[in-house]
Amino acid sequence: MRVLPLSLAVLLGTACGFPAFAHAFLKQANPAPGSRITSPPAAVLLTYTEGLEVPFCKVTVKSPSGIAVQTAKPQPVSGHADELSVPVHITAPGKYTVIWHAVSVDTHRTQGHFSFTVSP
Ligand SMILES: [Cu+2]
Repeated sequence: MRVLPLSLAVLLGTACGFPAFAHAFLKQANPAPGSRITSPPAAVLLTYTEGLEVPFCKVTVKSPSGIAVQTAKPQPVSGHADELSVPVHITAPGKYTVIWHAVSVDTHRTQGHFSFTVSP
């Protein structure tokens, strides 16, 4: 009789431990990871596998010399709870790195980074 509540607790405890559906992983981005683009973007758009708590997400876009070029915090994208947009000011060619920290609607945190190259 004491085994039942314990196994129930274990079940409940692991219910959100499976990352496949419960965490926000980067699904796609624009500019795309690893891409080479000819004109600088006005913003970086990130699409995730899960809805986001955008006010708690953080994105840094670094220039080839390591200077942050994002001009504001991540912005929600209307009608797309799984997306955020970060305005950037890019004036020079080179390789830019996007470092993201996401908080999904279930409050779980994920992070990652990728690069794209501006090459007119
Ligand atoms: Cu989760």
